[in-house]
Amino acid sequence: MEEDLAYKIIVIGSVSVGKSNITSRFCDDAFYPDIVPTLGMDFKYTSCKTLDKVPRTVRLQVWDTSGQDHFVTLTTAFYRNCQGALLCFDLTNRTSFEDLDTWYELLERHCTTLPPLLLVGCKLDLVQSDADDCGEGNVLGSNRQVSRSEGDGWARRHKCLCYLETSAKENTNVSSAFQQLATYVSSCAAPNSSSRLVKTLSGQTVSESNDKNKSKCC
Ligand SMILES: Nc1nc2c(ncn2[C@@H]2O[C@H](COP(=O)(O)OP(=O)(O)O)[C@@H](O)[C@H]2O)c(=O)[nH]1
Ligand SMILES: [Mg+2]
Repeated sequence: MEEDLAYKIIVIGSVSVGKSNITSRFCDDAFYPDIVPTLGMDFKYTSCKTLDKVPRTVRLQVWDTSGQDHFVTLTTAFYRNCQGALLCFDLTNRTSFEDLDTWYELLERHCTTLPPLLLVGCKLDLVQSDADDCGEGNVLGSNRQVSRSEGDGWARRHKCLCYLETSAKENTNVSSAFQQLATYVSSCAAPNSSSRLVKTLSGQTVSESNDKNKSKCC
């Protein structure tokens, strides 16, 4: 029975930026060219190896938004006790980058303590072929609407662990994003501060956790 300790990681960002696909790429090694079947899925369990010199295997509970990507629709249960967040935008969609400030405000509002954040620019495969990009990512090409230095700058200003550009389609940097976050989260949170799933009377599964050591993460 899946009721053991796991680190709760949430994946947030505006609609269609690629959240469900980086989640499914990481958890199931699958890519969905159309709509990801999120029906009824709130979170998935997976395990990953940390990037420590002596890698540890940690268990993650990865929460995707189940299609509720509009700012107001995510409930407090989604954010509650999260221990790390992947904040995503689409490299080919400037608005999704501008939306990051609102997602950040929502995190501040809903999380007692701001969790460790990793900024993810999604759909790298769509911008890599830009002729004028030279592979550096600092020139806006026909598809690229956010430069690498803008992503880096946002991540620095908001004290993210780092900024990574990923492609769920080509499986670029996806594991790395989750592993970097998991390595940090698991190195600063005591084991008993992990989310624990409990069954409510209605049979719904929700997470609860001991907040005692959470502030160490931030
Ligand atoms: N080319 C490309 N398309 C992607 C990538 N990730 C997602 N997409 C596409 O973008 C659309 C939205 O993706 P989805 O993961 O459902 O976004 P979400 O709404 O943020 O969960 C879908 O058509 C995906 O196939 C990627 O890495 N590369
Ligand atoms: Mg989705």
